[in-house]
Amino acid sequence: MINGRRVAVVLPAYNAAGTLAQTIGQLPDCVDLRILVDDFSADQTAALARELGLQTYVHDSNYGYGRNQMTCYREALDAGADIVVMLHPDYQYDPRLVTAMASMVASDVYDVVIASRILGGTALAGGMPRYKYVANRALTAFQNLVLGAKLSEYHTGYRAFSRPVLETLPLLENSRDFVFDNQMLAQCHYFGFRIGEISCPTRYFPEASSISFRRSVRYGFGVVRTTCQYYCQKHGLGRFPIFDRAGRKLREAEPPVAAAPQHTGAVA
Ligand SMILES: Nc1nc2c(ncn2[C@@H]2O[C@H](COP(=O)(O)OP(=O)(O)O)[C@@H](O)[C@H]2O)c(=O)[nH]1
Ligand SMILES: [Mg+2]
Repeated sequence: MINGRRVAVVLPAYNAAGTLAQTIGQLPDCVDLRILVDDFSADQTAALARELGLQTYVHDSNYGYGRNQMTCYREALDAGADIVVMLHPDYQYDPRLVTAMASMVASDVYDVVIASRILGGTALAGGMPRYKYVANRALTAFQNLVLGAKLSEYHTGYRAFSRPVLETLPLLENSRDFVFDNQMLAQCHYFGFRIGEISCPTRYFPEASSISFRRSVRYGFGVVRTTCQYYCQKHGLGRFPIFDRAGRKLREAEPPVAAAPQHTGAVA
């Protein structure tokens, strides 16, 4: 609890058994709700999550990273969260920064806070592959130019959102894949939410990074497409569901492509 706001941490997980305990072990005391959604992992992620006392939900198929986040945010809202922090369970980001991020939202100064690996200047030293670093910088420059924003990066997997953000964005219109993250930040900017940043060290080791070069390239093209859609929507050259205020939101309906997640016993 911070400033009377209930804080949830959501963990979109896929084969995270090797790093989950370490990640959870460093969560600060201000966290009221710990929610993990397992996207049909092949390892013991879900069993371990229950053992660690997390509210655990399991998808009945591998629906993808974006779809996983949809479930995460919906469960957090249903559980009464006021502030939701998304943290990868792969121990890539420092869980101890949850307090700082959630506080920036709880203060009512920001609606969204991202933990930037670029701001601290240690991304490469932390092991980020050079091609990812260069792509990150180039895509960020392009996106800042088009959106008229000044973020240090759009690609971090460590973010905090206020409840109204999650209730307002038409998140069910987003991709089920990794570009979900980028669409979400573009939406936050489009709908006028205030985005703040803090710096965050990053760790790259085999278990913390599984995305192949090919998937990274696909993600990059997805970012360019999202940015072009933003431009067209903003200048009346096209209309896209992800930027439609009346688009499908988390709490209105289930995403049509996926069956409802199998709730395999949320641990109270
Ligand atoms: N739901 C889901 N999550 C995935 C999948 N593949 C990777 N992830 C998760 O997405 C996050 C980012 O992937 P990761 O390999 O760490 O990417 P990187 O750190 O940017 O190289 C991690 O938390 C993974 O657990 C998948 O197929 N489905
Ligand atoms: Mg990672």
